[in-house]
Amino acid sequence: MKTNAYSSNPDLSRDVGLDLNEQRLSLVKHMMLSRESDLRENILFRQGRGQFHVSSSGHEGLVGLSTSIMPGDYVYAHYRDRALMLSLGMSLYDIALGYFAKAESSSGGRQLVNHFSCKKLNIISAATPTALQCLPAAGTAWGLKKEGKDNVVFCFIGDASARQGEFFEALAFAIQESLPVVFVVEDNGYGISTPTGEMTPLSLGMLPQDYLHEIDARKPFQFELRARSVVEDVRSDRKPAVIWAQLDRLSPHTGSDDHEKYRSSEELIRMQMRDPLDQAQSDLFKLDSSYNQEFFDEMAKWAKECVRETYIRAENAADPDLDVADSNVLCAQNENLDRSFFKRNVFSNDHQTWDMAGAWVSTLDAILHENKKVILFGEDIEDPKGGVFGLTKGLSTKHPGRVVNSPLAEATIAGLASGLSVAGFFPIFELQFVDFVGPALNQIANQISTLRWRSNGDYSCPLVIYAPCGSFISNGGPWHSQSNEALFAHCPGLNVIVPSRPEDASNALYAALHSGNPTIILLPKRQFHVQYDMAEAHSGQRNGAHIRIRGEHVTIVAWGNCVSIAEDAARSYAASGVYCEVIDLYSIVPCDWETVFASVKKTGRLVVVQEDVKTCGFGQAIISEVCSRQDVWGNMYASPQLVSRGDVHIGFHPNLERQVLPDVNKVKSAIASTLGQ
Ligand SMILES: Cc1ncc(C[n+]2csc(CCOP(=O)(O)OP(=O)(O)O)c2C)c(N)n1
Repeated sequence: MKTNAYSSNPDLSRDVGLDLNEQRLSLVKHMMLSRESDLRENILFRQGRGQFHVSSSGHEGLVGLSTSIMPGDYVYAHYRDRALMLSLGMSLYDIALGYFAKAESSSGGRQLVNHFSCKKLNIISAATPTALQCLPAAGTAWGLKKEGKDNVVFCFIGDASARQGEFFEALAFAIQESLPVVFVVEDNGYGISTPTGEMTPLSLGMLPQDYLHEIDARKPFQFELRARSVVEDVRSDRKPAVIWAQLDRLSPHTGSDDHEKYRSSEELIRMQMRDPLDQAQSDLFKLDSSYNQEFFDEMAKWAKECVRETYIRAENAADPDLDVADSNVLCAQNENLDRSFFKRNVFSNDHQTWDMAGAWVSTLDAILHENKKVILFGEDIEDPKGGVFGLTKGLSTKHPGRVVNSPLAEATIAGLASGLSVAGFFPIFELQFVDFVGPALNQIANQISTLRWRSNGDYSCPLVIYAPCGSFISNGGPWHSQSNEALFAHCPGLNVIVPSRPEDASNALYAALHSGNPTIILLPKRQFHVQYDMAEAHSGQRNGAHIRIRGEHVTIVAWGNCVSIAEDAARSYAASGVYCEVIDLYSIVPCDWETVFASVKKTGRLVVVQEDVKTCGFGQAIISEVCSRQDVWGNMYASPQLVSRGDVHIGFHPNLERQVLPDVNKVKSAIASTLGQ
């Protein structure tokens, strides 16, 4: 009996230095441990001792890929990849901790079961929205290519999920740039209860043959051989591949599903007959007859006991403390960040005045000089155009290969940013107008803003996405006029900055680089060519709100375009002896609440001016915060006023635009209302 061949502690790392048959036995071992885990997890779920069960049964043949995945490679896993994770060296105990959502699990109890993450193995924390991992995987592969490394990125995805647009965008970019990424589509024929046979990209003939490899993963050793040769080509030729892995989901979709409602008994029996675990055992027996039924019966007993003991240990581990629920949303101030970006004073030459567009280009230029890991990417940003607003003018010429035109695909822009950041780059990516953020929102809201929190701080993606925003340019119409800061403020895990002046736009970039957080910078395009005298500019880096005009009677809070409207209203009122204090918020998240509270405590009156949609806009958030602070509310003489766009879109005709946006008269009326006039 070759007991020693498998009886090593399953919590030890990846099996190495094995001969071919031992290696195959190792694959069977991990398949068996995974299968036993499924059996136990399902029972625990039925007993109410586990919260959920997502089975890997039938997907175990993918362990064959473990012999092709090398140190330094990256893995974006699917939730059915438990056997592969074990084979790569993730411990069964870590997986069991994840099952019980324990404090010491990779996500600290934040993620659903089998959302694998392991920093030391470069397994990037998985998220639940299907196909979300594809564009980040392409981004990480782009980073590997830029660094000239010979590593590969592996991106696993279900067959139903391969109909998501982001899968196609990721594949298109990987082909365009010849990236070392392998997309492994796990085709079990179903998306929950929907048969996928006639709707996958494969059956529709939408996958380019040059990159496509259909391999049966029900035969694990044959799969291992064929997949190895595909990966070797990807590694040497630096080009992508799609491995279309045929397999079966031997179980219902999850513990909450009953597949007998939509699968015939014949189909269920047919699947059992081609179980990859049975196939691997019989193939091993054919190679070496000592791996007989008795051997595998003993091995199964061993696996059962390992799983039993490990899951009991994990069940008894500590639960997450209540007070850590909101940790790791954003990077802590004292985290050990790379401070190698230093602030150059881009305003120190002989210019008398600067505008925001000029300040932005100069700051980007300085940053590109300072740190070679900075990459700019966006639609039309290369010279000779240098961006539709000229925000990158001259930079692709000065920094070849680092200022790059993107395809017209906003999800690609945001998704690649996340993956590049994970690979150690600092992306500063442009959305041409914030109005077109829709396709990128999946990546921003689900991937970028959650990565740090959901991996409990193991992973993060510091980056900048900037976009021209706002109205007041006349004839912008509904899709060149939006501001949308509230959309981003609603995604925990993002910093959001809306500068109103050239020096603040410049500071915002440095603040983002130093923050360690993904940062959205919205640049009010109305301000791009307004000239400011830099002699009056704030010196040094400031992250808090700025008091633009000091006053004692009414506090006006504004940001971006609305700051100058607030200033004009304040100046106009000053003539009648009413002095307004104008606060330029500058940073929406984090918000400098103390400056706002202190001012309202002093004046007792508050007007907030915003151009975003009224309902759930940030202006309402400010009024809510102010009113809920007893010490501030207790000092107020009048109800706070919000001057805002209504819940309406912005029309193309200037009349329609003017009608719905804040202006000086509307702000003056609001001031009058707080004064009881
Ligand atoms: C964007 C998104 N839509 C819907 C869901 C709900 N959902 C979870 S898994 C799943 C089916 C996925 O099927 P497939 O990609 O084939 O993977 P499989 O579960 O079969 O391995 C669905 C619809 C989700 N998680 N994300």
